[in-house]
Amino acid sequence: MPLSNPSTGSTPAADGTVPQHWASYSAAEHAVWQTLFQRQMQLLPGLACDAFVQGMRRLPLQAERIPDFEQLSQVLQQETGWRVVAVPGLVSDEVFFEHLAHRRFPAGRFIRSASELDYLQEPDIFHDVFGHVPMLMNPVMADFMALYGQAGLRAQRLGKLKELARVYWYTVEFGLVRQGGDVRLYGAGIASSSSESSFAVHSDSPNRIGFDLERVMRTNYRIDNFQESYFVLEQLEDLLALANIDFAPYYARLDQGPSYQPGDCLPDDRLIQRGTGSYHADRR
Ligand code: HBI
Ligand code: FE
Repeated sequence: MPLSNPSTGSTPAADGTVPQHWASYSAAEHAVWQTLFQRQMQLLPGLACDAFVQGMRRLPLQAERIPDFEQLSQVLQQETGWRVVAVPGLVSDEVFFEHLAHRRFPAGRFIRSASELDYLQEPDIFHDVFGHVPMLMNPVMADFMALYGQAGLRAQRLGKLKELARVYWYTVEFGLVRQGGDVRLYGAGIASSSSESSFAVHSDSPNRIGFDLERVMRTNYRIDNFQESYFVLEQLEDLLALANIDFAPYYARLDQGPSYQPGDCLPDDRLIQRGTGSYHADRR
C-alpha cells in the first residue's frame, strides 16, 4: 500500500511520485535550504570538479528558496533530456531504476529539519537537488545515469544488484575525478556534505585509488560514516565507457574470487594516495 506523505497529504502515484507542491513549503523549510546552500557554496570552490560548478551555475538554483522542480526540469530537459520528479523519500529499487532509465531523477520533496542539518536517514531535497542535479547537466553523467537505470533493471532480474550498486556508490555518490594535477569531487554524497567534501578531497586518512570496475564491484562500502576509500576517474568521460560495458561477464567473474573491505589496499591498486586510516582508527 502506498503510504500517504505526511508533509503534503499526497498519496504517491503508481510510479512512486508525488506533486512537489512548491507553494506549501514553509518559511522555516526555505531557511534550512538557505543555510545548507550557503554553507556548501562556500566550501565547494577548489573541491568540486569544473563540470559540477558549471552545471550548478546554469541551473535556476538560489540560496533564498527551495527550488521548483518544474523550473529545474525546463533547463535540464533542454540540456540533457532529464527531468526532476518528486518522491516522498526512498523508493523501491525497481521504481528508482525505472525513472533513471527514462531520464527522470526522483528527488525527495522534503527537507531535513534545522535541528539535524547533518543527519540524513533518507535522501532529501538538498542531497538530491544540490548533490545530483548539477552533474545531470553534464552530457556524460546524463547518459551514464540513464544507462545505469537500464543496467539496474537487468541486475535486479539477475540477482546482481549488490555488485552494481557498488558502481553507483563509488561513482555517482562518492566519486572523485582528476582535474589537472588535482583530485576533485563529482559525487553527490560528497558534494552535499559539509564535512565529507573536504575530507574526501584533502584528508590524509582515506585511500584514493584509481578507478577499476572489477575492483569496485568487489568492494563493500560504508553507509554509516565517511568512506575509507574513494575511487578516482582519470576523466569524467570514462563513465561513458563504463556505461556501455556489458556487465554480464563481470557478474560471472564476480561469482568467484574475493570481496574487499572498504579500507583495503591491494597490490594491484593504482594508488593516488594510501590513506593513513587515522580518522576511522580513532573512532573504532
Ligand atoms: N530512492 N529516492 C531514492 N533515491 C535513491 O538514491 C535510491 C532510491 N531507491 C533505491 C536506491 N537509491 C538504491 O538502492 C539503488 O541505487 C541501488
Ligand atoms: Fe544520492
